[in-house]
Amino acid sequence: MKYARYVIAISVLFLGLCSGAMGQETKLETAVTETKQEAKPEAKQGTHEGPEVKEKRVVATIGADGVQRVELIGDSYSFDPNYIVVKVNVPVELAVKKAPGITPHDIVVKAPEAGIDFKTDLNDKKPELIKFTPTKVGKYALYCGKKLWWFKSHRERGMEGVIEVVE
Ligand SMILES: [Cu+2]
Repeated sequence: MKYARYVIAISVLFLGLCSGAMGQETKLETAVTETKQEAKPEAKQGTHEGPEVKEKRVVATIGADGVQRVELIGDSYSFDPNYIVVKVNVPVELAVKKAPGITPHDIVVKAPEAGIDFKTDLNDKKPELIKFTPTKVGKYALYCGKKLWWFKSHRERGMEGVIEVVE
């Protein structure tokens, strides 16, 4: 009876494998359904302005010192807010913080023609203060410039937004 334990253990394992194999079909079906569901937002994301990225619009508030300020949080994989409205020719201070987590994020705007040109790494301890003065009315893309190996860039995953400069 010394081996009784092992016999039982092996039987249990065997049964487990069998039921596992039987369960496989159901699992596969579920997986297929999930892929189908995911396929939709992915297709939209390619446009970079699909409706799947919910717009969170904020108009900068102008302080008594004449500086317009906005607070921003970079999360995986979004900015909140992701649509910022600022006035032209008025200095801006963006306070950008990263939500806690190990994934690194930054914030990039490359619109030197409008006086907005920065790329700043974010940290979750204290907000980065980004200062600029927009000089040209228009809409400019802001995004996270991070990309890990062969994975989609953070921007492709929805970590992007707009700075709109108005009169
Ligand atoms: Cu990012």
